[in-house]
Amino acid sequence: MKILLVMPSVDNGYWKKLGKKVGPRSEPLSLLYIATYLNQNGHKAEIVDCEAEGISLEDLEENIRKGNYDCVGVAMLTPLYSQAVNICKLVKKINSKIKTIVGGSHPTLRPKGTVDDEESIDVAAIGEAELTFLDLLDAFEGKKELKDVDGIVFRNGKEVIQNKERQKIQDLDLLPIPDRSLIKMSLYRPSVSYYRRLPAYTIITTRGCPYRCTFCATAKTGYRMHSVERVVAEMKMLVDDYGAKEILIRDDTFTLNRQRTADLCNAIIERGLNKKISWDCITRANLVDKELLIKMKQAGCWGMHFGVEGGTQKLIDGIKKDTTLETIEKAFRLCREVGINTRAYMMLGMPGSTREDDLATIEFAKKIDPDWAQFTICTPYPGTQMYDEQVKIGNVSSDWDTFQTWGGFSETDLPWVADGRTSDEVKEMQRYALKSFYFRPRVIVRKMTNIDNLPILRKYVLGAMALAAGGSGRAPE
Ligand code: B12
Ligand code: SF4
Repeated sequence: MKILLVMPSVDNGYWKKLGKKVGPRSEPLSLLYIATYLNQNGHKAEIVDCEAEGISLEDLEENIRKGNYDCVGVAMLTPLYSQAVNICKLVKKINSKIKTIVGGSHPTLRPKGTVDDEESIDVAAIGEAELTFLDLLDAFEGKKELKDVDGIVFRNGKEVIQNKERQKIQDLDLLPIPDRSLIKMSLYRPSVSYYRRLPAYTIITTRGCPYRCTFCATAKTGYRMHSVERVVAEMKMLVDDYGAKEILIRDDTFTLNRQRTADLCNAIIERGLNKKISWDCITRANLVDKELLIKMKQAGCWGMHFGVEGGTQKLIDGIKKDTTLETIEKAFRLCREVGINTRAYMMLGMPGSTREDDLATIEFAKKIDPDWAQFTICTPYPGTQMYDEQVKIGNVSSDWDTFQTWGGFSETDLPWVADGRTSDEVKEMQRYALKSFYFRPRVIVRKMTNIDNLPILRKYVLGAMALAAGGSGRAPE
């Protein structure tokens, strides 16, 4: 069958303005995994990335009219909800026989509601969808019944039916390496502060996370790994075929399996890949030690990102981060000793937090002294424990487009605020946090001494402009 997979454009708030210049244009790995698998199994899947390619709904309409597709799949993260729905409506307007399938975090965490709410959606895929999509195509071709396709919600006349859950793929290596020739690789680059050298491309080496953080859409989803051999092959392909100088490993908890991390580092060193690329990764503070960090550095790791979230033990216990401030401080200290750059992900406006708690979070970020700190606004995404708890209290919006963690730079109210806080105050707090962290003399001097080429200077200027554009720089009253 002929399939079009679409990544909608992020067309709201911060992303529409400065985010376009400084924000990421990341390869749509989700769609690449699915398309590659379908193509390997005899179908013809194509990808359109509206965001990266700058494709409007009108352009897309022309594309779909010409393409003669049997079905269109649309990626749906929560803040992309309206954009994804608009695309499904467009498809049905062009030809009601074309099947529309949505997948990604939003339908995964809110499967039945997603199809119930919008009649232009025929099917929602729950969770990882390579096998599901292939089965679905069999059903569309009449080879099996929709009710026998695990992991979907589908419309059957007036009824919306949720099928049995699909078992997660245990051996991730069954999935082929995503075929990057399906997208225009030259369009992609990370956010300005996320790379040192371009081209910098993204890979995923594991899926899932066993931890239980209450705000997280991937909490308690198990953990599966691509083999070391397979990861090294993908890295080599990015170097050989696309000239990658940097690789962003975007697993949720890259170092969860210590032995496998060390094995991967050894394999990278043995193949000499560490001389061609540098890479960064995301993990938890309790999952690193000095010996491992030294090995990672030898293998080319230049950056480690940690979810710190809050700056008081009360805050991080409240979201079940299952770590301590001491462990976090130690992880940042060790990285500094070993010479690996660090990034701290901090959240403002958590449940039960006060203005003073947020100020403590900002101070803690300064204390652990990462090279980069990201301050986002705590947002209860559907399907998370936090969402369920806050919905009971009753103050969560269902305007999904506003579910962006960069709400401080948008014109709309936040979809949710903690008891006793206001949208304006939390938004101002985000702008204050960024300025207060970055516009410190020691940070400016450190960044300036790191500038060794013009593109780096350019990206720092863009980043500083993005920061300067928002707010007074004073802590909200
Ligand atoms: C890399 C990444 C990004 C990148 C690229 C995102 C992208 N557009 O591809 C960047 C940095 C741009 C990004 C931005 C944001 N992200 Co992000 N991101 C991730 C991350 C770390 C990995 C995603 C990935 O590539 N996974 C690998 C692929 C293979 O897995 P997958 O994406 O889950 O896809 C599978 C299934 O979901 C499904 N599927 C996915 N899409 C589709 C589409 C169809 C049609 C079908 C049938 C199936 C399907 O099948 C896929 C293959 O099995 C995830 C965390 C995670 N572990 O998934 C967060 C995550 C997806 N991001 C999240 C969020 C909140 C955001 C932001 C909204 C943050 C913000 N700024 O406010 C923005 C949204 C902007 C945007 N355009 O997407 C949340 C989503 C929560 C939600 N309810 O939507 C996640 C889950 C993080 C988390 N743990 O909470 N993100
Ligand atoms: S925030 Fe990180 S550690 Fe916590 S559940 Fe999500 S991915 Fe796992």
